[in-house]
Amino acid sequence: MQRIFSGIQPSGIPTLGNYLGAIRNWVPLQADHECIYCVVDLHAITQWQEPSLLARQTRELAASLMACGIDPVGQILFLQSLVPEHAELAWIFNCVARLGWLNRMTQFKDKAGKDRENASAGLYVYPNLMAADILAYHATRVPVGDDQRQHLELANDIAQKFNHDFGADFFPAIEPLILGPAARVMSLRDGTKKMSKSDTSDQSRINLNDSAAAIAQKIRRARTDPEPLPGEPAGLEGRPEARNLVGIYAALADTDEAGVLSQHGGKGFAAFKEDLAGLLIATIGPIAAETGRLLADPAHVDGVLRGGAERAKRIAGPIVAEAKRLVGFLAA
Ligand code: AQP
Repeated sequence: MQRIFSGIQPSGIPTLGNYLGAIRNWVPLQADHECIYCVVDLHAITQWQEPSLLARQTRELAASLMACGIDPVGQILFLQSLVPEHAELAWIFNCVARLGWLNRMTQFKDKAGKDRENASAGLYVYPNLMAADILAYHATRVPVGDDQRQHLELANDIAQKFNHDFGADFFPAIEPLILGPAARVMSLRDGTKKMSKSDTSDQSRINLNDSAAAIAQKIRRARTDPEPLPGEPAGLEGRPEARNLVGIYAALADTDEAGVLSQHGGKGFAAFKEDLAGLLIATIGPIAAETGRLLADPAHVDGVLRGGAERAKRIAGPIVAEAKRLVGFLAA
């Protein structure tokens, strides 16, 4: 059985982008893979997080993942900072990855923005930690949104260079799983910008704990253009906001752009948005309710993350110990 690894940062409330690009695809993979899903708090602190908020967001995210259908008993759901092997292997990878490789990472450029000199060193080496997360488990398949494609290419480069430098066929190749018609959900305010949980505008995203009224209002206000919906996908060219809403609809209705447009082509956005809001409320409403139910017992949620970390450590421990031996470190 192939091993899956994927992670999500507790840097805010998970969004519709996180859900459609990643979490929703994690659920069916549990049927025929060994899945390891991680709340990556070490990644979250690459950008400033209020400490009291971080703990709360971590718990809320874990509850939200379970509410979406992640099975913490049959699979592993855990907190990254409870398994020190991630940071240990990341340090080794900091010494394997080349500066030139990191300089090409577009996520660092996007997140650091114009104030690059003031970005944390952690943000810069974020992809090395991500490579360590996956390779500490010898995971071979990684379901992510499209924004993470470049980081997975880098993880493969790191694995290959490690194997070459230390003369061992030790780390496996990683296959990205970028699934579904909404692998990159865009901001509701700007169709050229990714929907993000840390965007300063709450109107730019749908949060997985939004009420029905909030969802309906955000969709009603979502930026669009004055033209009606086209009859075919080619008509979405140069219309990023329209394409985004059609992509979201397609993902929720389990169809594709052509399927949505064959049904809604020619309609104005007001009618389309009403249908879309209805679909969103039907999907997110039950997730928000179940998350709330789970959060009524915070000790249980924390226990899941701790218990998962013990099980994760039993897998990562021997793999990282072997990586250290290959590097030439003395055994403990
Ligand atoms: N807009 C998106 N569309 C599709 N997939 C997305 N993902 C994130 N945003 C979108 C996918 O969600 C998974 C978890 O992401 P993450 O939390 O680890 O980091 P991120 O990609 O940086 O997500 P955010 O929401 O933008 O967080 P912040 O604002 O903290 O940076 C990944 O598989 C990602 O591809």
